[in-house]
Amino acid sequence: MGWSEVDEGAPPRVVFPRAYNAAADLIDRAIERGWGARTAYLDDRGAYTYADLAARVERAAAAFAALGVQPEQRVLLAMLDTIDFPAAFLGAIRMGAVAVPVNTLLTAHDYAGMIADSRARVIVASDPLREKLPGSLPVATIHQQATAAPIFASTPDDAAFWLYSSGSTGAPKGAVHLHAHLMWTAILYGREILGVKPDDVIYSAAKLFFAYGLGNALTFTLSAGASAVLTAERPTPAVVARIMKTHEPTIFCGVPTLFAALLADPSFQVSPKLRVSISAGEALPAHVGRAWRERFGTDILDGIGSTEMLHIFLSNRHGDVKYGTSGKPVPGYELALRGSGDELWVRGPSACTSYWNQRERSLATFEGGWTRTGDRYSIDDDGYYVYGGRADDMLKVGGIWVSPFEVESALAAHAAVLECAVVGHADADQLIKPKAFVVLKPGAHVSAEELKSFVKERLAPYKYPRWIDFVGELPKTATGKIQRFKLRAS
Ligand code: 3UK
Repeated sequence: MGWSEVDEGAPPRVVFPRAYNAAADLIDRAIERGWGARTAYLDDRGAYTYADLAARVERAAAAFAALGVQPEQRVLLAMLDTIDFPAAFLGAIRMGAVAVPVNTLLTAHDYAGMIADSRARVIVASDPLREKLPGSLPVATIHQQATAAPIFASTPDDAAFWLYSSGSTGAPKGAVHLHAHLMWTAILYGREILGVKPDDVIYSAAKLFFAYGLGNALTFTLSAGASAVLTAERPTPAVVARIMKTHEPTIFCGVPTLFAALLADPSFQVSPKLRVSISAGEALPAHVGRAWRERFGTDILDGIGSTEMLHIFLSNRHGDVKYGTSGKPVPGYELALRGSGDELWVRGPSACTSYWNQRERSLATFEGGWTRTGDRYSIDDDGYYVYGGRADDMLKVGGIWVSPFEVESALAAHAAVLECAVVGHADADQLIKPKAFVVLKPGAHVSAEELKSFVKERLAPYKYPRWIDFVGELPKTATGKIQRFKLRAS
């Protein structure tokens, strides 16, 4: 079942057998290698060995089979970070289903769209999320006694899981990932760049439903025989501080907004065993990286990844960090700057095959093995890649996509709003947050606070505009198009 390495060269050359199941590889291989008694996970309730995890994965697989799930059908996971997430994710993949983990911060409306698009046969939801999900689908209970389900004889090229990603317009699109993709990211980035070792304890503040968190706390952890800390709680500075103290992680994975918030707390302490941190989701401001290095004596490796590529393909590395840059290409990935010479494209073995049922959007993004990132980059004199912003209007807020058009539609639904425009605006830490320019209807009145609450009630709360400027009119071209560049500059 397992993959093998052709030689020790760089980039690593890996061969997958024709019969390959990613869940069986991650779990059964760990047991075969004698890791059964090692700790795989520590969650809010307790610790679980690799043997415990293996039993839970088998039970989840059997439960899906008992519910009538067939290979290739989708199982939607709306799950907080507990041991149940890896059990359900790997259990679905093990019996041939396609796992579809979704963002836990979304609205019932967002979930309805993903359920319809994926045609999920079963939904697994953590209790606190149940009310945002429909009740008409079977409810999966993981039975203690469910009879075992066979390992599905997938190929490395079978779909194993999808990850939904937002675009500037239209519903989120499901990036289709294959069985081989998890291990590719574990080898190319997890092993070669991050260097995860069996005695590492990984704490990823980015949750498992993000490609970033899934790599950190599931793929890299399990393929190395390491341990990961999971918590169902939101990664506030207080929660991070507690985990640093109680679990003493050796590797910490965060997003720039969180690193900035942690630095803003003078009493915050890192784990005494911390050896390195990684940052992704949006560019790490140089001053945040340097302040962290100065205060805690360890580096933050900034690297850029995407849902489409599954994990990081361009990164800083141990002993070679240049703050204010995304570092250099991860061996195994090829990068190209196209268009007017600043649009980043990437090619590598973990790229999704397409967006499910989205021909036009797939054609606009994937070309002959290459993936368009939508990011602008330049290369400095020392060969480090410097982020130059998005080629589209999308915003990264705390590492999560926000479409300015979606926020504009929510604002425009308020009775007092005539028209509005939303752009990215840098906060005190040089991190981008949504800012709205609003024109009110004649004689109408509404406070900025009321408009913020209005948006928070309608969209996932992290999307609300942090600043609202009431203006008499919006700058427009002769053809009536809003001149966003003028608003960004104001
Ligand atoms: C932006 C960055 C500058 C960039 C992700 C690590 O973020 C991840 O995936 P998403 O699909 O977003 C991808 C987009 O986010 N971005 C991410 N990292 C950086 N910009 N510097 C960075 N270090 O616009 C990119 O196209 O949400 C991150 C691992 C897996 C992931 N999916």
